[in-house]
Amino acid sequence: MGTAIATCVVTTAREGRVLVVTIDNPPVNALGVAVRQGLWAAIEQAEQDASVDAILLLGEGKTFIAGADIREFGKPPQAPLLPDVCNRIEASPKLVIAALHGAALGGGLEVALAAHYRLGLPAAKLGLPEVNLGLLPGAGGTQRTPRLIGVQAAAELMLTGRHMGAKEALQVGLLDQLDEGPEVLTAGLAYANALLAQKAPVRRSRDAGALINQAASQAALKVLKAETAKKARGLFSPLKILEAIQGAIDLPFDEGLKQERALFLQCLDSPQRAGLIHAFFAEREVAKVPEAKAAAPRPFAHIAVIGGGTMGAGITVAALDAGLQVTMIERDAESIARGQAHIEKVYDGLIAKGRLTAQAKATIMARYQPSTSYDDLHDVDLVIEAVFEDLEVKKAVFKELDRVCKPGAVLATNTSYLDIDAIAAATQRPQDVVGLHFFSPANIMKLLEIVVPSKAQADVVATAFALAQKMKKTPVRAGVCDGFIGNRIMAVYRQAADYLMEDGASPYQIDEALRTFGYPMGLFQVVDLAGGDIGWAARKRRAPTRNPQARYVEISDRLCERGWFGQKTGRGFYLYPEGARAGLPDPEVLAIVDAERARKGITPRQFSADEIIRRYMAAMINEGAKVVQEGIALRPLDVDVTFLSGYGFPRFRGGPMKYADMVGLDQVLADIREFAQEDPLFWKPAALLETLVAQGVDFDSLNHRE
Ligand code: 3H9
Repeated sequence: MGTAIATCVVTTAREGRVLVVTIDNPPVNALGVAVRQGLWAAIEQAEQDASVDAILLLGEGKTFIAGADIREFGKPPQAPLLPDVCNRIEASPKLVIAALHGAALGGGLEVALAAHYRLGLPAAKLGLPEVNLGLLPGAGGTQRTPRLIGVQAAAELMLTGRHMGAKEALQVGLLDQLDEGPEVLTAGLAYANALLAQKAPVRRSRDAGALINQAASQAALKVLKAETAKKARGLFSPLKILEAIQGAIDLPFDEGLKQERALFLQCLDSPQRAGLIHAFFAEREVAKVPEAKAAAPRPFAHIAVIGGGTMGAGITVAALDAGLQVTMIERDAESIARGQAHIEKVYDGLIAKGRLTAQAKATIMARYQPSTSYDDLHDVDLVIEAVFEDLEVKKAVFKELDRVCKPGAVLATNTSYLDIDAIAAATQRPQDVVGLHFFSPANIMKLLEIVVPSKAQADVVATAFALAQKMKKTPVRAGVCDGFIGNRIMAVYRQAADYLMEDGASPYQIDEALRTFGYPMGLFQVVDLAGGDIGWAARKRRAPTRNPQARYVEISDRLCERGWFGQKTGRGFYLYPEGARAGLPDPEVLAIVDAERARKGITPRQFSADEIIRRYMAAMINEGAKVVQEGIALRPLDVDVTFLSGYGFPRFRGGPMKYADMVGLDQVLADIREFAQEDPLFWKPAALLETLVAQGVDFDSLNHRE
């Protein structure tokens, strides 16, 4: 290669008549200000050099460019701005070719779309995922993409944020050429030289003709607008994306770009952007825990699952899907057959939907062994116990595991409430015991609480995090307490909802307020879905230790006493007539609520949706603060991720602790103090919340301590 000049993150090198411009900004070549400056300088260099006829853009490492540097959002913008860089690339009189070998996402794809020709290797992934961050493609993506591939395909890419593979991108016209590789530089140079040899013209996406049929484009957009208005559920940026595409149809290119910029800035300023970007980084931070940094995981290839109920079967499917070998243990032939049937039902469902072949199922099931004998576990690397939620039953299982498992095997329990220190103490090897709290259905739900008992060794915790990664779960580290992070906090906001109900709000009004806030389902709908008997059992278990001074609402117990456990029994808080999944309000439930109020001498009062949310969130945030204060959660962001990935918390609000920061902690504390006038025991402010307010800092300040 010829002489090289470099800014640190963008290097240029001459290769014959081609100037190779390499972006090298690990980990993902994000388009921070230095990269933008480097690209600008490289284009300038090529234009000033008469011996350069073509410019080849490529990325070092695993990606082409993963997009704008998300860490820069919210800070003052620095020139050159990305839209200007893209325009500069597109305007170049020299042929510009982008060669994509990995992710070309967001601003990364927009850079590629500004090039005159695009080559992809098989592993290239193209996408405009800005919507997931509350944004829209703001560097020409909303204008160039529809001109290249039409309104329908462009909007689908922008509204779903999905990654498109190289083959499909070639088919739809985002790529011009596919090369088997494996070397992106070699492939890119070959393509650039071939284009030069053919005297291929400079060809600008701004001039591409996929919008030529105005009437068809308008009609497609009209349908998309109607569909999106129905589906967007309070989200801001999908509607803005469509507005920008409307501009692509109606306006000259440069005007469309101006409008795109204005809409992008509106999105950038929205609290939804702040919430979604917090969620993006928080989901990556959760895996950074002291134990995973300090110790290497133990190897695990063969695991065992104890229990073939819904949870055990779901965990087994998750493990099989992750490529692991799984032995499932049940107590007798009938139970193990039922366990296997649960597993097969999942795969047969996928076959019925055309998402799996019978052959693929057979290959997966070849890694599954059923057994009724613990002696078959002498060789397994890791065991996950998922039997009945009872301390004595679980202790007995762990005694058996201690007897049969090889030294160094990791012994995990899937308990959702119980004291894991007590479970560990049932063995001679408490250092090998950890909690792995999956959420149902375990093969689908992302959240995995990794519960660390006091004696667990660092490498056991590191193994749990490695398992989560292998299973593509979102792991959150939690300490031992009743309910860990998620269920402990949920028990408290559930109480707040019960108080609201007894004091005057109907369950339907509460659910409606929660859906408007952004939850896919209201709390009482979720109770009906999960089964009211689950919470009932927990309440009965806690009854002996309940503070007799504490307020206790018995409405749910009245429902459970009637056998109204929710969807599975046809009625709970809602009525589920034959076959219906969405419940109907039930006048008899309202009568029970009224009777309970009367029994306690409560005169019902009106609650606005705003007050319902203020109380619900204040309870959640206050308990979240206590969980952080006690070290049950490492940081506020761990609470956020727990609720985002396991409890349906609206992602665009960033999680309960981020939401609290956005509302203002002083406001949240003022609410709690106001509510405490009615019930000082329940509404006792967390000391941490009081301290942060006194210091004038937010929860996020605790996320960045090393
Ligand atoms: C945009 O482009 C706007 C434009 O339209 C308009 C502008 C005017 N910036 O996910 P990983 C970090 S919006 C900064 O674990 P993987 C990430 O935090 C952007 N940092 O790896 C992590 O850091 P750490 C549109 C970023 O292999 C590390 O890189 N683009 C960015 O599983 C590794 O990430 C997107 O939304 C970024 N853009 O997945 C794409 N991206 O190691 C976002 C990543 O300190 N990115 N980091 O924890 C992704 O989807 C995935 O990161 C990717 C790699 C698929 C690329």
